[in-house]
Amino acid sequence: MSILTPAVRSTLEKQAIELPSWAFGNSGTRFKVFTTPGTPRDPFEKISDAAQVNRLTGLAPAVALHIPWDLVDDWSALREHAASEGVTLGTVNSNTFQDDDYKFGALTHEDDRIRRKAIDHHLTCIDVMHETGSRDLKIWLAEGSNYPGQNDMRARQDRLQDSLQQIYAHLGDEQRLVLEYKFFEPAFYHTDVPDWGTSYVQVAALGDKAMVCLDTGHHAPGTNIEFIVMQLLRLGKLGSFDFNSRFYADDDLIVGAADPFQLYRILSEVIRGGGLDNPDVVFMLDQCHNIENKILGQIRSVLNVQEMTARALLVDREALAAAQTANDVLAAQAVYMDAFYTDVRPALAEWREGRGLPADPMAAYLASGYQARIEAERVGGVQAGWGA
Ligand code: PSV
Ligand code: MN
Ligand code: MN
Repeated sequence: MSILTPAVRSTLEKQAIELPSWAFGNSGTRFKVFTTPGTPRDPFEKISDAAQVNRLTGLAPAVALHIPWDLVDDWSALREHAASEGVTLGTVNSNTFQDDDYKFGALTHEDDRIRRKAIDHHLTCIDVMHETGSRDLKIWLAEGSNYPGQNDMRARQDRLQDSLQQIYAHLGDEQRLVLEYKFFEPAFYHTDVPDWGTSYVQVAALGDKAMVCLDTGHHAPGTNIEFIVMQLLRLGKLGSFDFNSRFYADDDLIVGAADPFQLYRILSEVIRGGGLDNPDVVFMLDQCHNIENKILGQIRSVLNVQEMTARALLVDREALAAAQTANDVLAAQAVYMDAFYTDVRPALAEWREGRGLPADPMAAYLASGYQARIEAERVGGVQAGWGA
């Protein structure tokens, strides 16, 4: 009998992970961006690539967009293209980090003209969301300062709240604003939204349609991220995850690659906090594939999330609760670790096959001929990239 009980399977069936359009474009470090044959040249091709991930895993039914990188003339054409590929258009990510005007800030800028421009960019994103049918506007701000004394940090918080209020006022009834935090970079001394507390304070003052985005790569080393997950779920303010993994800073590597145990711990808190049924929480990847094949990198990523979710679902919650109540430290830890050490891969492969999906999506992609086709077809034009 499979280790995946019917209850575990029915939860796993609900798993949906949004893919970032930018994962399919070229990316790199500040030293070098490598180009790759077959890289998409426009948002349509990015969506086709993302759809391959969904076709082979059944896990990735939506694609997040980045504005202006994914601006198109005809949104209904993009929407129809996505539908024809079996996916939908998801979170819209704003961008206030690539314009000279934003050197000293955007939503926090002391110059009203620049702050207005940044607010207007977000209003444009909301217009796009109406066209694409997206629910969420995700805001990540590259704002802060490099030197103590450089800026009035408090005044910047006040301006940020005012800017967010203006953006929030434009949201439709079904739309949401999700504010992402990041502890440093590109600013190195202070960042205007550095942590979940600041994001929470800012969104709580806006209202029910504003939530926090937790990017797993945006914390100082050693941070107990699962505690933050628990707390935000407890407060009803976890709007979305940006999954990736990191060794050092904002590495944007394949989720679960650097620290599968951390991913397990995070997903355990998701299960503890209500599971995958919570419509408030969007599970998204925020990754770049600088040196590996991008489509395979995304397939590997969603499978990693699925594998750790399955393990988290295997925790014997009753035994865990009993051990916790009895303050039996080692018994509680043993229950928790038993699930983590369970190899769910064969059972997942079998379950996948039973649902008409390939047992091994990575191998299926390699055998599909898709890569050879895009490498032959996508010649000429400018390849998409992180930042273009
Ligand atoms: C920059 O740190 C970043 O990686 C943020 O995590 C955003 O979510 C992403 O870029 C896309 O704007
Ligand atoms: Mn992110
Ligand atoms: Mn990041």
